[in-house]
Amino acid sequence: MKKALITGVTGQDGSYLAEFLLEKGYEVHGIKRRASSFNTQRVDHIYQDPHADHARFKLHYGDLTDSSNLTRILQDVQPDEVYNLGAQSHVAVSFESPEYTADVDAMGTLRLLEAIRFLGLEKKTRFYQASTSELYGLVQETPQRETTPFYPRSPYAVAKLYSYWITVNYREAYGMYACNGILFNHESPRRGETFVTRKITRGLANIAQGLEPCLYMGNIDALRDWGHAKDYVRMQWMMLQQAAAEDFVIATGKQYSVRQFIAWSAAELGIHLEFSGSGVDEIATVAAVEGDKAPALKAGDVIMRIDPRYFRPAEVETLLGDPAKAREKLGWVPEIPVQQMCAEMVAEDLKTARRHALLKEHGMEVPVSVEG
Ligand code: NDP
Ligand code: GDR
Repeated sequence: MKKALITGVTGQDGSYLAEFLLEKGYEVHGIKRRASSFNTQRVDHIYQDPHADHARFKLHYGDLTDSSNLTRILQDVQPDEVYNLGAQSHVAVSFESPEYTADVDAMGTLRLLEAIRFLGLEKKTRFYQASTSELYGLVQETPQRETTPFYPRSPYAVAKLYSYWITVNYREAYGMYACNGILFNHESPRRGETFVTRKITRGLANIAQGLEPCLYMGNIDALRDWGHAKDYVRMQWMMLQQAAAEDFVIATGKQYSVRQFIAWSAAELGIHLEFSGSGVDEIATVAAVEGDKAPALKAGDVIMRIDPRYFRPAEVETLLGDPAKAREKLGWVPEIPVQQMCAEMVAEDLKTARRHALLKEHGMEVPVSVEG
């Protein structure tokens, strides 16, 4: 039985990847952080009682800032594959906590690679690094492919640049099977609540149910190439099954604005929006409401405004990936189109919002606010 170790198993990608590898028959080990409250919601459904015979999903306490902990876990597990998905992954937050972001997102990768080498696992253990389209930042070529020069625009992206190159370096220096997936944005109903797509689907579902008055957004002109996380974790695994390690861009090759994603999400709720004004004065007003998903709204309500607090000190305005290499060499094509993904996210968030609205109707408190 193959063994995989996933850092960031409690995150969006980690949870889908754990499911995927369990289905493939792997024994899956994940690193979770100690927190003062439960942080395993995304993997609770695949939890297996460690006392049971043949449990194949095992969690270990750990942190990418702690080399001795990483070394011990690697020594215990002796994994065939390591997926380094753990990160302080929020670009805006990286401007607030640049040093911590560098420690986890850059040094964390080095700690893992060194631990593999130190334990003499460099010929056994294959290594996947969660690299990112944020490396392209201020884009030098469109669409972006494996050979496009990098120009990172945030402490997050600069830290990930280090991880990209240290992964390449360990491959070249020590012959390790180590590779980078340069993944463009990918989303799902499990996406963290403060990333733009989830902020929109969750916010609009709450507004439709009368739980929040308005969505406050940053730069809605930003253009992104959005895919579905389920499609992207499949590719993470495929990258470790090749004869030789190589780096791949994973993207859909299609690009839309944040404004377009707001309009799609609203339409899923039966809300037709009109955008007016420009810059910080832009607003979105309800033009019409159809169906029963948005009982709290009527024509004329303003449900989106710009709050410059969400502008970033340096912005990545546009990203568009070229997944040709992944298609040609690995036969990978994304299966879930962005609008279908948007519909799935809205449907899930609407379920929660309806439940919360019912609780509120019966005088209970419900948590709805989100920063992002
Ligand atoms: P999430 O933010 O959902 O998950 C990040 C994971 O990392 C969580 O499990 C988190 O734990 C864990 N983590 C954070 N800090 C540490 C630490 N100090 N030590 C150990 N674990 C830590 O990210 P995604 O699942 O969306 O992304 C997975 C990876 O892919 C990340 O590295 C991200 O930067 C990268 N990436 C993501 C893209 C995307 O569009 N989603 C695109 C390209 C790259 P906890 O649950 O406790 O917070
Ligand atoms: P990104 O994702 O920065 O691309 O990083 P995010 O969803 O946070 O932002 C996408 C774009 O939307 C704009 N935006 C807003 N973003 C947030 N979060 N909140 C807002 O209110 C808002 N308004 C507009 C942003 O300015 C940006 O242009 C994600 C993360 O998953 C990274 O870890 C990963 O590496 C990259 O995707 C690829």
